[in-house]
Amino acid sequence: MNARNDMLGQLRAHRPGFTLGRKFYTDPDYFQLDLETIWYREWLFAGHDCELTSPGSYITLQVGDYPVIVLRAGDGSIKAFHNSCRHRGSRLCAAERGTVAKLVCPYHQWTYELDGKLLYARDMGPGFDARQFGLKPVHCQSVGGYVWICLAREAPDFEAFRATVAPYLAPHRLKDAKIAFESTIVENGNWKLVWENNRECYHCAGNHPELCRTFPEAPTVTGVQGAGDDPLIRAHWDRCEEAGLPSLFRMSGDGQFRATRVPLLRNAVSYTMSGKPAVARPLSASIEEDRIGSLLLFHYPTTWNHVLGDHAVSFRVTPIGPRETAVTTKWLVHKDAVEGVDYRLDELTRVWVATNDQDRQIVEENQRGVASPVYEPGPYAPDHEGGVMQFVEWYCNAMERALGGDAVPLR
Ligand code: 3BY
Ligand code: FES
Ligand code: FE
Repeated sequence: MNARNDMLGQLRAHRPGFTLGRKFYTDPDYFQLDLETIWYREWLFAGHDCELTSPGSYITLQVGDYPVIVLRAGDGSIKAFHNSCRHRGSRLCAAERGTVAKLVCPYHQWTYELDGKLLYARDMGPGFDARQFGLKPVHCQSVGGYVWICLAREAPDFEAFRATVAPYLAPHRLKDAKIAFESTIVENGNWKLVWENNRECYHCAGNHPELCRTFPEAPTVTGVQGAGDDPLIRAHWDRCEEAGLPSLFRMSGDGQFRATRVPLLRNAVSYTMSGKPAVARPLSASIEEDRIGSLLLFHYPTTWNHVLGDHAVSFRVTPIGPRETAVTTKWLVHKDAVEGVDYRLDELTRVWVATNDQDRQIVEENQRGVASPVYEPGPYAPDHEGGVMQFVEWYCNAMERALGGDAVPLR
């Protein structure tokens, strides 16, 4: 049986409320199907507008087999291209970030304009038509300071996401931020285990002493049921909405993304050990309310986010192999905040550096356990793990929809 039919059978046999079968976390063919069905088709978070400060600033990323470059073009717009030269295919930019006047291939110096046009190719003969060899574009959008790419030939709708999250993000002015610190860790676990771990706080009390000083364990905070009748969250929403900050729980119909603003514990305003701000200069001078808690935003399959008053933390998931995933974390502060004056890096990053490492260990132990031939799907805790069930449901639906149709996955 081919992998596709095998996976379809497994998806149809999946018992709601239970974890996925072993192959979803271990099998190279299943991993390839994840790439082709989800990662090569959906909108993916790539980085932040503020990382691309001037024309020629670029960042690169690797999604499965696709190297991609995202850059600020000469007209100030943000564009994305396949990071593969149209001559013999070499990767154009190897660095993770940089600034260039033009994109010059290191192999034979074919030179491209920042809009992807081929400007120069030495000694290609009289019949050579440079117009046929521009860089291949990748769909690219930006909203609220977050840049998104999509590798599909035809990208799915982006506007519903934009319409929902733009008002939540706008007051925070993340386009006027800078990256104070960034880290990439590699977790020896399948990308879905990284997400399953992120979507619950059932594990928080036992694993995250630093985070638990400020972040509530309540499923109404991390899960997807909304506030229910939780009076603390309702009061928080009222106060924040009154201050002009969209805050109510909103999730897309297909469950791919969610935005909500949640209170932190004991009037904390930041993810520090004390709960006090890590950055003296707030992200946005126009937000007058102090106790705004954290704006939580997730978008499957690439990102979860916390936006606070004094800083924001973004997380990007990159699948590397069936048992290997990179997690890139970026700490954003106001662009004029000065390290050593307005903030100390160790104080700003301590809680999430520790939390990420704790989550890495959890995911790696989870991976080792599910790889055992005796592993069989286990039941999720209904109250605490609603968010995990929702992620798994989104994944199963997305895969089944794509694999069940007669279309071969788009490349
Ligand atoms: O980063 C997060 O949003 C999740 C929520 C609970 C566990 N983890 C910290
Ligand atoms: Fe890029 Fe030859 S492969 S110039
Ligand atoms: Fe965790």
